[in-house]
Amino acid sequence: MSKRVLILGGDGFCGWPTSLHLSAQGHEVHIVDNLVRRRQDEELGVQSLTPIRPLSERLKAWQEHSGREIAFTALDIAHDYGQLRDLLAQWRPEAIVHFAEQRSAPYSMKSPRHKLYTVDNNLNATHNVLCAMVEVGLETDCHLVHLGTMGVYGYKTSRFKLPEGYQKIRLLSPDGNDSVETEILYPPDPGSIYHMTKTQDQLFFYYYNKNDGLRITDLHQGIVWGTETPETCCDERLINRFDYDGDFGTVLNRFVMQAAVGHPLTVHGTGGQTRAFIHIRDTVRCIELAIAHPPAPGERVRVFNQTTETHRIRDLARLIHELTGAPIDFVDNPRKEQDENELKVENQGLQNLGLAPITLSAGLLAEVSEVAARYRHRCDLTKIPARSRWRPQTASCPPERD
Ligand code: NAD
Ligand code: USQ
Repeated sequence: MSKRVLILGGDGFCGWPTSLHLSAQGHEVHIVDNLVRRRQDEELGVQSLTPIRPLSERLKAWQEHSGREIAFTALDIAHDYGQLRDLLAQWRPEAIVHFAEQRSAPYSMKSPRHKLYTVDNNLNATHNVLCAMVEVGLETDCHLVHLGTMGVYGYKTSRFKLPEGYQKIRLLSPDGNDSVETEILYPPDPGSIYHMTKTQDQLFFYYYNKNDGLRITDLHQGIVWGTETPETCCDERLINRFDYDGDFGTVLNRFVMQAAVGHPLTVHGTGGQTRAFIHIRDTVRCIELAIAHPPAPGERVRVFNQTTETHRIRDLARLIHELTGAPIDFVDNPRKEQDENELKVENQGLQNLGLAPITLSAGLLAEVSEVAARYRHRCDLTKIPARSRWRPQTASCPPERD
């Protein structure tokens, strides 16, 4: 069923292919973005490996290609509350997909200014959306789909699979003689200022759902890899961004691109960190599924783990090494994180709605490698190292706690 879908952050890495996919599915799509991500590239002196076009050109190309129109409003949702509220009141979306946050952990740790910016932007963005939905009476007619992160759970080895959002617990009375079983949000354990903002988003959702009955799905997404979807690769003007720099580049895309430009693969520490992953084509499909299945009025916040597989970082590096011959460099880890962890994740929710997961395959890696090779002349090798440190190099750094 076609819906009016507002995409906050629709010019970004996940937002752009999602906007195209939903438009191709017949939804009426309206993008809101303040284009801050493009300004962050300027601030960092780096560009997407792929030559992304100005948003106006992207939208024109999509119209020419598909005959479908995507509307656009330039707006800072963290600071232009009145404009956001008026847009919701006038356009009355049936679904809002919220991507519009500062999403890089290293960027959030670069300096006090970057910490303050990330907290200010992300918390105000999320709260403004929720507050405006209530002010204009979108409690039951609209469904908010938020892009959260697997990082809210922390990356501690656990005997059990990480649940989808909620954990059954037994609360003990202070004297220990009585207990009661209940369910709570899984205890948050952020690993960066960025991840911390996502754990706080969860509390906003909990409150607005409880108090105002807002219908919300929070998608705890793993690390996205890949770059193209069927819609972005049908015209070069629609190409998606490919971040490779030390702040915004994510690990698997970085390894593929490093191999393409002849740079050693930058494994942090021992590479024993295990993380959750999802291909960009599954990201857009998951959002389509979430929109098609809103929580019922009165239902609590629905949480799905939007991830299809887990991998240890050094295994990914070995895989890319075997495929390409690129050497592996075990570099000093600029982050404060556990060197080694196991990770088991419950992820049936989206599959029950119809997701058929795409998992890591040589074919898909070859596709990403092909994109990286095509644009390798655009790479600035000096931007590859991850220089943002979780603690100043001089500070004594206590080990990560179990
Ligand atoms: P991105 O930085 O490429 O896109 C975010 C978009 O939001 C950008 O276009 C930016 O200009 C816009 N934006 C940011 N603040 C805004 C504001 N105040 N007002 C209006 N627009 C604003 O990020 P992405 O990789 O597309 O990630 C999107 C979402 O998905 C993020 O919330 C992120 O936390 C989440 N996520 C991403 C990944 C990943 O691997 N990329 C993994 C898990 C979760
Ligand atoms: N890493 C390397 N080498 C590199 C880059 C990263 O070994 O060159 C390691 C990091 O130390 C870390 C792991 O790879 O242990 C993942 O790093 P990443 O930069 O790929 O991902 P992360 O910082 O966790 O953030 C990304 C997105 C973020 C999203 C998150 C999902 O930028 O928006 O929320 O993935 S998750 O990791 O599940 O929290």
